[in-house]
Amino acid sequence: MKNVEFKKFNTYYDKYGKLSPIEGEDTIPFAIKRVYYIYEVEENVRRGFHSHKNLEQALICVHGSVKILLKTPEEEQIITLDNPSEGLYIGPDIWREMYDFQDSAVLLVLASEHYNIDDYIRGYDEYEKYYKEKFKKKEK
Ligand code: T46
Repeated sequence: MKNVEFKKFNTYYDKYGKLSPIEGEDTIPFAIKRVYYIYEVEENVRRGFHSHKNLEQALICVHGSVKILLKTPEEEQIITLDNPSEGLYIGPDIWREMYDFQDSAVLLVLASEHYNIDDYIRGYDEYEKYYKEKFKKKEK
């Protein structure tokens, strides 16, 4: 799916455990300006329901598991994150929903920009309109 990439990070392991490093502009394609994490989410809760105009993010489930629904007016994909050595890159213009948080899931998010409420598109109808306008303009 465009603007989405599932990544396996290099992981170092020995008898003392495992370590997965992530470097901005290397392991992931952007410099990291913000980090947040989502946790203690009840199993029946769904979060997200938005897209971003410019923000790039990498999602890593560092404990437990979570499902991510990714959607555009043209494509749809569901990815399960359940391994701290894997991550999901999500670029701009992708609708996302996070759900089915299992086993005390902790979802770590690395973001390319500081928090900016104006970068969000909330409501699927509004997103669809924005997306169609944006990509119609580009085709001209
Ligand atoms: C995304 C998905 C994966 C802040 O004050 N600073 C922040 O950096 C963030 C991310 C949130 N907030 C506040 C805004 C809300 O009052 O935290 C509250 C919950 O945020 P929100 O409802 O946007 O959370 P999610 O889980 O729906 O979405 C979040 C990110 O906002 C979003 O960018 O892609 O995680």
